[in-house]
Amino acid sequence: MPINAHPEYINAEAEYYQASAPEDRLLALEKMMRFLPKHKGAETLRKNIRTRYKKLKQELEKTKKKRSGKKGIRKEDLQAVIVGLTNSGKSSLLKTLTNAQPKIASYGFTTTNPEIGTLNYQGCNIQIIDLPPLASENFDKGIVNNADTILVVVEKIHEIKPLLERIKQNKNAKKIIAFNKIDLYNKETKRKILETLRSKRHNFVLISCRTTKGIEDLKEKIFKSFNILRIYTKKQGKKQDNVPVIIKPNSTLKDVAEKILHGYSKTVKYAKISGPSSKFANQKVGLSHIIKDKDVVEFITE
Ligand SMILES: Nc1nc2c(ncn2[C@@H]2O[C@H](COP(=O)(O)OP(=O)(O)O)[C@@H](O)[C@H]2O)c(=O)[nH]1
Ligand SMILES: [Mg+2]
Repeated sequence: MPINAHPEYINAEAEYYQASAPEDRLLALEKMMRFLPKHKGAETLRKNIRTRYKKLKQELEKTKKKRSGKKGIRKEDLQAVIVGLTNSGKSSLLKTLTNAQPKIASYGFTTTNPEIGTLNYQGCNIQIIDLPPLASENFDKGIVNNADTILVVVEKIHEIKPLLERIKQNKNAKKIIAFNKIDLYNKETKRKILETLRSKRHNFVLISCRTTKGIEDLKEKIFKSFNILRIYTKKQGKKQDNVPVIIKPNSTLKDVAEKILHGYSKTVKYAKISGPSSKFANQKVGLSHIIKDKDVVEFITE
């Protein structure tokens, strides 16, 4: 301990030794650096703390990468990311939409790591990710930049513009404004909110995680945002699979076969197809056949 240490420094040091999470230790180290005495006598300590800080930060980044790698999903899969200010109801939304059990609190910054849940909608598994607040240092820009769909959770109109500004790098993502806590407003206020959102041409839904109002609409909007087709496969003489193969519009049966298993299409002689793209049930078609949403296909191999 250096002579004449600032009381804030002493507090920060205590925090450092008491912290169990590496994220908290890093924050404490940051504080220690800020309040460290500037005089020459503290130079060795300064160096020491800076080294500890750098090392911990590197370690954290490594585990973060590993973590997102482990939870990483095949790129064909469907993923929506939740962003919004602290307390807007992101964790509540994740819980309402999925099987996840995130921490929910009426004070800020409860979420420090991405929380992940799965929304099963019409046979499709959609991964929903709740990120730490935009302002916090745990916020992962990479996830937002790669997301197909971003759910922007707000509880006030004026929150929308700055949030959209912060996620604007991701030009390809569909953005859905989930205007939450609508249960708190009377009819007249709700009408005004609706009008404003409409006039700004936002893609939006008014929701309440508390009463679940609007949640079904939101699920549908999320699903539609992906612009995907669901193809149900069927084995000979058996019923169709419940979980569809997810594929882009204008794909062929060859694409479907390859999506099931790389190289599989080579073993397929022909296919029997039923549903929207077929002229009649069990129509015999080749691999170049272009599929439509909700087709049922049976691949016939040698
Ligand atoms: N009245 C009302 N409160 C909500 C609603 N959704 C969330 N909350 C409350 O808002 C607070 C913050 O919620 P939380 O999900 O932790 O927000 P986060 O910080 O964005 O993750 C909690 O007290 C929730 O109970 C809602 O639809 N209506
Ligand atoms: Mg939260």
